Amino acid sequence: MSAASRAAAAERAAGRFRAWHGAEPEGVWHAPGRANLIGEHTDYNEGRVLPFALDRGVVVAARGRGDDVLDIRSLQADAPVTVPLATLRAGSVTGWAAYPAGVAWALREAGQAVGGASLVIDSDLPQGAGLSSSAAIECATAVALVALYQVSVSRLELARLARRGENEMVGVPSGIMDQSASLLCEAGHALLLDCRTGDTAPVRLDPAAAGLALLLVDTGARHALTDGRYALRRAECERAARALGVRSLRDVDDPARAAEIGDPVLARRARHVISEDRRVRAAVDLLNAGDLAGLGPLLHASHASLRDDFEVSWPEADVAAEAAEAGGGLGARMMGGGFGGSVIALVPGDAEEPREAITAAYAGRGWAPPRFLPAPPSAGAGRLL
Ligand code: GAF
Repeated sequence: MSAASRAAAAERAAGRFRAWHGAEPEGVWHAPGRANLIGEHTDYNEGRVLPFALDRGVVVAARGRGDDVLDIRSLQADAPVTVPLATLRAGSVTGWAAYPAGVAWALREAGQAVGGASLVIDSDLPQGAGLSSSAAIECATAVALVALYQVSVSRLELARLARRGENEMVGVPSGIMDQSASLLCEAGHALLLDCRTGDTAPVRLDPAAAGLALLLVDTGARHALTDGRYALRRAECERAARALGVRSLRDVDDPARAAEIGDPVLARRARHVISEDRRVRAAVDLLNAGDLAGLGPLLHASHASLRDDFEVSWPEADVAAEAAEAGGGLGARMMGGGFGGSVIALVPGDAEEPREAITAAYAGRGWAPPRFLPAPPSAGAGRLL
């Protein structure tokens, strides 16, 4: 999002706030969605991830209230939701409002003196497209609440609290990647995050300088982390780690060791996670050496591993990834939790041939055309007004 369109988004949310509440918001904050270059389903296995922030996200216009109530409204929802903070319990709010309410709950559970607020939320992220629209709502709420109540919490801790809200209020056992990307990314960089230690490092990511582009393909197939399949994968990984006698799959370096697991399904799950963590490290080495094009084969291998070993890909993603590469892309893979959402492709400059190849492949199957989104690595959450 350009500075001008971000200012317009902030003004739009502030205008709605004025119209609904008859008062000025104290501020407007934003938090971006994310793409993930590589490192899928490694975060909850205490491995590494390499996401970057998108130029799209969530904007929150907010004002503190003295009555200890959260009044949450969204330009994308019909009705406001009112939540007395004193009655908040894990799981007590359902639906879209559980994401912002979960953040307030987690902050208070951590002993932070956060009180009531009126929140007006706007988003330009498609939902269910695997671009972390939920984490963007959480993180925009988080930066707004800590600013309103002048609470001092590091960005890493804020990511942990936002994730806790999602885990316990929404009931999705997601990892820490999405919230970390939204809060910690820098423009022009991916974020290397070690999900065990919390160590982070910005990694320069400038596709245009290499004559390349990162293209997101919203496949149109929708996913929901709440449908149980994500939780099942997570449980399988925990069982695989137990079978290998380690705390988490992060502790295994050689993908061949997965063969020690008797259960063939668990062995495949482990092989994906162990090999994917290696691919993240290889990708960082390539980027640090200035070899962005070298990432192509890693993206290709990641997709094959997610499709065949982790079994979270979906037909539209397989077709888009294959067509992107057939159309001259250097490598492409499904992104996010799986079973729907988006594909990320590393493509030559204008992306025209891969786009045409994907569109033609979809048309040939009678599928609705996919939506293409540019993905310039952008800045993390912050204050707009
Ligand atoms: C979803 C989750 F929210 C992340 O924590 C991560 O596990 C991802 O799926 C898969 O890499 O986005």
